[in-house]
Amino acid sequence: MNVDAHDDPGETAPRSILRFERLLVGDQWRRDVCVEVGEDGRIASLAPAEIGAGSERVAGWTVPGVPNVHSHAFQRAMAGLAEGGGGTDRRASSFWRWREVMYEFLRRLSPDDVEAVAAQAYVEMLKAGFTCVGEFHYLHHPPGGGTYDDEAETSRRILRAADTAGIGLVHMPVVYETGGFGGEPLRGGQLRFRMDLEGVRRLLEGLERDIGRPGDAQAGRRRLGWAVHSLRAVSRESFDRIADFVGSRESGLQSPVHIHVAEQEREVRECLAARGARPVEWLLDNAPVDERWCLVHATHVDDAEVREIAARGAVVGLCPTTEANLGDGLFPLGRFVGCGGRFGIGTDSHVSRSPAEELRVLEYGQRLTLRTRSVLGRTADQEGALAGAGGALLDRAWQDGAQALGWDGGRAAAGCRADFVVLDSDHPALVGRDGHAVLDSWVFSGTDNPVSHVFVGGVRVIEDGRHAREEEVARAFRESARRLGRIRSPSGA
Ligand code: NGQ
Ligand code: ZN
Repeated sequence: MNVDAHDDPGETAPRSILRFERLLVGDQWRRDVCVEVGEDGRIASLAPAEIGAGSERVAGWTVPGVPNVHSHAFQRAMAGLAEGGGGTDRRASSFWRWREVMYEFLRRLSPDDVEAVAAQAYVEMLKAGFTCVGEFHYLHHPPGGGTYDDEAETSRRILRAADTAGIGLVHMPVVYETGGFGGEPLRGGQLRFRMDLEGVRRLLEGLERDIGRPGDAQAGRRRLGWAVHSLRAVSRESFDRIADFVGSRESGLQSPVHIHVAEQEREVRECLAARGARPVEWLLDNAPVDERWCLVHATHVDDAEVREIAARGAVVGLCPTTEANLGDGLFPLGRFVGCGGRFGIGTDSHVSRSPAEELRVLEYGQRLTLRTRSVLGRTADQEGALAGAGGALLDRAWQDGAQALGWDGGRAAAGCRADFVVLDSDHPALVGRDGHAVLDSWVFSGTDNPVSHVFVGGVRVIEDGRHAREEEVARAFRESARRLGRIRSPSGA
């Protein structure tokens, strides 16, 4: 299977011309730049303003769209539903209790709900500046674990939600076979997740037809990828087969491979007991981890693991607001980046849908523990748009996030996708700013959203802060959320 069939950089004639007042190119703000967008939604060329003399100029500070590397879209409707309990009883408010609430929530979630909730999450992401999303999709079956008439029912709902929103999508069906390192059978809510390697291959083959043909203007907006839920969700034998498959680069497999790993300390202890190694250590020893891989969370890593992830060129998918919400712990970002490590950001459980908020929480976690200020900003040499902490964080989220999704984006350059976010230069957060202060102020000036326009593949999907279908999407979401919000939390969670 070649999931990269659509990646022939555009020989086609420009479909449209976008003219930007200011565009971030590399680490410089350039004035009055025209972007020629091909039929395939990619940047055909960056040209001087004369080329687009007749076209309307988009005012503001334009930057690349941010890739969201990790999403479970359905969890958007349960944000805030698992905050009960707590206090001194650590078990009552643990990650594992949160997971029980999530399983309970899944008992009522229908395919219509999946689509409605995902569309709402995707519209919100676009409005905040994400232009593509990696959907780590493990909700394959109806409650109780049967099979839908169409095996790919829930996947198709995700594709439709992404179409409704107009967001770029990397859909990654997930392998999920066991309920723990001991090979425990799936139970309760987990019955909806059952999927083996062959099942994922079948799903991907079926979906390949749906994601569009080369030349189809939408084709480049959808891609497919692979995921394994976690080391605890597959047996050793299954994992070896998956690793062999991925390692064989069968049919030129270049798609991303994502896995949750080392998020909770309990998982580290269980992995040590079951496999004689820490989770990331075990993964690196037993899988051909390379630039195609995204290690989601990787919270609990020692120095050797940090160095080795960086050396392999894999991306760590950090989900700062979810990791904070779930009390996971802090990834050693400074050490990792010091070794040349790459990271993208994801919104995971969707307690936030904003790139600025994810990056702010990420940076603040580091500052609070290290008792320092910018961990990434190049404070010694304050030049260029990326020289401050906000720009340095965004730069990684753009470039490494694009790598993690196999997405030709994160840069304003010929051949890349024409995914752009325009920041309103008159917004109170940004007015009077210039140079690196623009990006620093986007990330560090609070929660007001200065995003005015968003383009995906050259198509304007957010205009003056609004999405053309946001009311219709919100209406469907409200219907689902009203019903789903009445779940009874398992006591204490
Ligand atoms: C998930 N979420 O698959 O949605 C997981 C929880 C698990 C996060 N880890 C379930 N944030 O890890 O088993
Ligand atoms: Zn996740």
